Amino acid sequence: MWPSLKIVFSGAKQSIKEWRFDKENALPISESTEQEIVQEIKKNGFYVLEKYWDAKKCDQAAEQILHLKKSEKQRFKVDDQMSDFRFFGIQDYGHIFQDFFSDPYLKKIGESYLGYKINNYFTLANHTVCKENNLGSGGGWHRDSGFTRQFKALMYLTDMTQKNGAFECCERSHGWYNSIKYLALTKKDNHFRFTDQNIQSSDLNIKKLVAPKGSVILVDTQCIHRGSPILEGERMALTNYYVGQHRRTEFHSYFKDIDQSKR
Ligand SMILES: O=C(O)CCC(=O)C(=O)O
Ligand SMILES: [Fe+2]
Repeated sequence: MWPSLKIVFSGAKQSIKEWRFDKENALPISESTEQEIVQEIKKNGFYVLEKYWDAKKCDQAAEQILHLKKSEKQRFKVDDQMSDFRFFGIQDYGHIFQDFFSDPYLKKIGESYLGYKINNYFTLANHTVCKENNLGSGGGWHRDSGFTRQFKALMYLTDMTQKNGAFECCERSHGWYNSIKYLALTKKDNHFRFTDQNIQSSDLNIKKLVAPKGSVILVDTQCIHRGSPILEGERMALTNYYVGQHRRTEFHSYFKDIDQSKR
């Protein structure tokens, strides 16, 4: 069933506002590889930067996450299946995490893609393990943002195969036109989320981003995406969230249940 016209209109209004802002504030795109990456994200919605960190650095970060799972157990949010363990704001818990959080190159690509200045907001570390009926990281197919762009950088800290929860993205599903086009596939009670069945039966082209540890996925999470359900093994990853400097902070809800004393 099509959602109400009210949703379509308010989405279109938001998109026009963003388009106007972009026109007034566009930054010049510089170097050529950067430009290629940005063009790919514009076209397909994502780009995989292979082996951005070496394996040793990834193993160190993974080890520290496992350690924090014991020493800072209360800071981890866990899903109902006990499969996805999430630590929001890990950048304050070690140099290695701070290093990813404040990486200037990733941020620069984000700014070139979005066309405006962004702030690093926080880094999420997550550990996903194989449990019965697990939905994968992020809880199934969804968009992070309905009608505006949302840039994220996700680094795999484990080697990713077809089976251990790689990021999946519906190619070219971002942009206001596609947001409206695929609104009919969303769940009745949540216009950001999709059933598996609706995605499978659509014309969307699903890409599973299998890559070695250290690879970074640069993605506009306005695309329809999910971490694929884990069939075997485990996955560890870091994800950087950014927010436009012209926007008020939009992610308060991520922190609302968390002890803020260490931030
Ligand atoms: O970690 C992933 O693979 C995706 C997670 C996600 O989509 C989210 O947290 O919004
Ligand atoms: Fe997401």
